[in-house]
Amino acid sequence: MKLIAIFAVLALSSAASAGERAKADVSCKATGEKLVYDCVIMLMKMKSGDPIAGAKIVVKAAMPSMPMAHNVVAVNAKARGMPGAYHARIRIQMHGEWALTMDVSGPLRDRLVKKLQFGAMGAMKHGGGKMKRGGGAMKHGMGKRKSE
Ligand SMILES: [Cu+2]
Repeated sequence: MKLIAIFAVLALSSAASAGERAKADVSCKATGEKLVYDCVIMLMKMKSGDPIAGAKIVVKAAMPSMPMAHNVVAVNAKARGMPGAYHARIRIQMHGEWALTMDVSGPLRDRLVKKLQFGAMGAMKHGGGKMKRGGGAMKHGMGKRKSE
């Protein structure tokens, strides 16, 4: 009990001393290439919403529902267009829900996580999920693949 209380206090004070926080709007568009998306990240100050220019953002994609199942290489987002706008090309490994972890450094440091749904239908499930159309091309890992 005591330990927990102390930890909570420490966590609180370290967040307070970390200074300004960031937030981001992320939108990703399919490219012509399968499973490759162009993502635009609008990086802003949490409180004021002012754009944050000159930041370095490392973007790492993972599937929350399948920890360790995918190993996607982190990419650097590049400043492009208006201040606070960054561009990253993400290559995912299957459709479904992915979380983009953005490690921000430069004018401020923060780590932001955004969950995004990739793919035409929002209905694709991991593991055992039934799929309505088109057979089991989306199954994970060790799955046997029937060759035809
Ligand atoms: Cu997956």
